[in-house]
Amino acid sequence: HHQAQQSAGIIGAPFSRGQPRAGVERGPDLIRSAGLVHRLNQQGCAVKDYGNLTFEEVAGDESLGLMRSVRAVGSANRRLSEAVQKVKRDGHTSVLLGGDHSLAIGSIHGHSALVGNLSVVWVDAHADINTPLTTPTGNIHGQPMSYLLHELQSKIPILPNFSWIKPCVSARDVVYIGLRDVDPGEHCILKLLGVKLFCMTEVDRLGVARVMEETCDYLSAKQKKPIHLSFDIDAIDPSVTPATGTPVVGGLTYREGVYVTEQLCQTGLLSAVDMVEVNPLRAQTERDVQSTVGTAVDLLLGCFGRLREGNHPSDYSLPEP
Ligand code: 4U7
Ligand code: MN
Ligand code: MN
Ligand code: MN
Repeated sequence: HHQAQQSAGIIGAPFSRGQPRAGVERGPDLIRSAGLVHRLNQQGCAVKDYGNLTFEEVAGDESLGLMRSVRAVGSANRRLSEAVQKVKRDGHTSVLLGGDHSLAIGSIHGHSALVGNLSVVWVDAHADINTPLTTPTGNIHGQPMSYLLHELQSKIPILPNFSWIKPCVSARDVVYIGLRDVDPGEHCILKLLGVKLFCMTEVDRLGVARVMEETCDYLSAKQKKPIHLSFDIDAIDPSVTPATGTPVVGGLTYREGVYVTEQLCQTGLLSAVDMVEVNPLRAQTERDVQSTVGTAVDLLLGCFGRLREGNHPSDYSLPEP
């Protein structure tokens, strides 16, 4: 476990139009205030913070049936895709701080535009694979995977500001972990495409160690593609991370979440990470916010080599008396 330390390129995306609840746009600054950059530096990880993206007001963004803020989501993700491409061009592991999970569209699109074929590990209570025609809510944060998968393109209608999106992920290169709230249309898609998934039933049956062993075996079976980790904080149980828009009981423990990040880091293939759906306005108390944000930071530290056994720099010299 001594592969070269990756550097982190951080992009903040204070964006919330993929869902209806205010507050998730505060995620990037909150996660930074919890000391993310300092703590990454402390563990020997170089960091470049690219700051927060700004998003244009989109005029005339009328609903299209159930679908809300389509144009705003399309244009924000186009911007994000460009930003991620820049971070990857500069040689960093991309870190997207959201913002809602609709941002995975631009994040994964931009990542793939630079590195080519990639694997996606989607850690979430939800599958976020509704199409605009299966969505029960019209919220695009419940749909990002549908726009990215080659196999679903015939099911996606033409949408304003979405025409730049090129499907770039194959269903066989996706692994889901933590699912426990999947809509009927989503379940049908997952079965039809034969997507590899470890829902909470599998986590209960196998334990997180076997889940990660099987995840890494599955992803490295063919050829070793760069990994995109898209981590929705609502994958973790709401007793630990309550400050999120769509909490679902029965989630991953803090320890299971951290284990997922440790194991993905040790593959040496982690090339981009999203940390999304932290919403301080959904918490009852300040303590709830701290617990949610603190967990998000610890998951990110795990992605960049933090081990619970401890770490020390390779040039550490033991003091002599
Ligand atoms: B999140 C939902 F219907 N499936 O499509 C939908 F239950 O990014 C929820 O994972 C989506 O938080 C949750 O709106 C999106 C709903
Ligand atoms: Mn979710
Ligand atoms: Mn999600
Ligand atoms: Mn959510």
